[in-house]
Amino acid sequence: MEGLLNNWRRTNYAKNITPKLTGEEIIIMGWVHEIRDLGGIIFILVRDTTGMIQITAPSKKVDPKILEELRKFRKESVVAIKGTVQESNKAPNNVEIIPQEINILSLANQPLPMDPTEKVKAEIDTRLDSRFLDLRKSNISAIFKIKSQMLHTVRDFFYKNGFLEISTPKLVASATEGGTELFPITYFEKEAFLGQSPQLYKQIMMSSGVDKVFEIGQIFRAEEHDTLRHLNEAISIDAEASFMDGNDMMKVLNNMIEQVIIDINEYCKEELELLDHKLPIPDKPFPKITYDEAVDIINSKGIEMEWGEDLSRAAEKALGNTMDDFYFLTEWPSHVKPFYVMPCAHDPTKSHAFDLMYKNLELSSGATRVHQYNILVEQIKERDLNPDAFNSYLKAFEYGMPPHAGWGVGADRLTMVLTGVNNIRETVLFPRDRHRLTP
Ligand code: AMO
Repeated sequence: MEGLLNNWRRTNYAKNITPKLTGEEIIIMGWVHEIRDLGGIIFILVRDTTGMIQITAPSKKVDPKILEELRKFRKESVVAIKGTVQESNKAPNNVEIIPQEINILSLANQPLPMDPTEKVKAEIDTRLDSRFLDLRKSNISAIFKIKSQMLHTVRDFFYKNGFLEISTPKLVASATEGGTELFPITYFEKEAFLGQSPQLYKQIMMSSGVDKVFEIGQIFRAEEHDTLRHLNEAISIDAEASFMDGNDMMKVLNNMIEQVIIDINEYCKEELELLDHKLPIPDKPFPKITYDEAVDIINSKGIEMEWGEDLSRAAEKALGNTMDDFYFLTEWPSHVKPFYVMPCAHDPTKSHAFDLMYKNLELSSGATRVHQYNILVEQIKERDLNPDAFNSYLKAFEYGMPPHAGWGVGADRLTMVLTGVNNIRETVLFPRDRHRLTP
């Protein structure tokens, strides 16, 4: 049967083929990026995950059967080529391959739904409809290499700092985050929802004695709005730690972000270059401003804002223009934050909640939590929620719950900062937004 690997195996990636290998027989595998048939000579650029290599087939040197096979190539087909390496100052990387044997593994239909060679620019919707082709572009796959490195560093960071990795249910019975809507689902004879946040579970874990936990997982938000920074399914990096307060956890967050940026600069140099993005290591510690100070700054910039309101988009922009890249926004009014946030002892209208901002983008929310059962029940009631709906959560607060604090970082938003893209959809392989449920 045609198109099988049989005993063909790749010997080299494109990037590793250098003039030093001149004379060696190698096998490369990848996608046909470009075909130039000049009659007497055929040039083919083959692309793999590492880069490009040129196949050069002069009719004088190459068997006519091979030339015939090469002429069957279509753009973006998957091919394997056995050939000899030859130095060439005209080819990319000064090296080319003279083909000896060809194996067409998968022919691509033509025309392609979009051009993955960047010659014709496509709109984001066309690109997302054919995401597999879009990802063949090196500047697009670079975003996901950076995201992968970020997640790797984050996991490493947590492990080194004694956090236990947990996985909590995404099929849940109640809401956690006021403000955003839930996606209802049918759970046999009951109603259930897709989880908005692992919040309740990471807090329950604080009374389990394991001290520090983290989770990297999906969150589902039925947000109606269609913006460049909201998705209906996002990835949240959640952390929670006992015997710590919000200030301690802000330090943890600051250290984690710093480590991520250090590692991306070290391990993703090429990707940053492909994206033409510079990622300076931020000064430490990130500055902190209180909500009250933020309201003054925002008003001084001509954007009207009353104390107690959440930040409008215009307010976030006004604030972002005055602040450093990363900064913490602290002491939020209690009533704009969820029930699990600890109010300030000196003034309960204010709370121990904080956000981490990057310019005008909210990257993370966190807080010292309420760990006292009675206050928690009160706060649930104050928000017109029914404490009975939270019984299994509240139970964990009745039998020894230590003081604790935590935060959640939007992994996709963090990737926007790390890669410099301005649409969150760019940072997700298969984004889910108000209008998109496929692919
Ligand atoms: P919050 O609701 O602020 O807090 O979410 C935490 C972070 O998750 C990201 N995020 C989103 N990213 C993309 N699209 C969305 N629709 C979306 N919603 C949220 C943001 C946000 O800062 N339980 C708390 C966290 C905690 O206190 O530990 C929570 O979920 O970057």
